Amino acid sequence: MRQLRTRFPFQANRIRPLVRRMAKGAVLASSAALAVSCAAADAPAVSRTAADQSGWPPAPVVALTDQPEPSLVVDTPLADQLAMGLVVIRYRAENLHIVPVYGTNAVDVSPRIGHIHVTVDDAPWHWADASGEPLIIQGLPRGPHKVWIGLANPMHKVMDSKTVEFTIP
Ligand SMILES: [Cu+2]
Repeated sequence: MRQLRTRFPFQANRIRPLVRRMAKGAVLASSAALAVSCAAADAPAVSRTAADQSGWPPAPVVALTDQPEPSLVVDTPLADQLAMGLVVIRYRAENLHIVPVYGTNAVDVSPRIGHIHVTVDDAPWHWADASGEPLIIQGLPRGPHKVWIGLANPMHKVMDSKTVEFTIP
């Protein structure tokens, strides 16, 4: 699949405020954890068995040293809307948080972040989206279509992709 390099000249301006917010969040989280641990001193002991069982995701407050590969799950267009000519496609990323943060420094953050690229009907171009919201495409002509969605890292390297095909009646 073709990939067009998309330039985001605002990268540095987008990352700095995020880092500041993350630092504030870390301070607040530390304070909250301290408050909880102080309160827990008077509370009965809590069993750790649940947290130790396999199947629990890693705690998001700890940097992940070994992240599973990211993957993309794409649903078929919502039937009722498709019948009216409106294409609504739900998707979700696994092992990746969709956020509008870009650039080389964002590639190695933990948990992993990224966004999607979208191409309709093999167009030679795509658009990028970092909202995480369902795709809404209106105005496609009747007939068969396909939408390709690529899950990209903050440097726009596609790590997984899916194609959904459908027909507008
Ligand atoms: Cu991209």
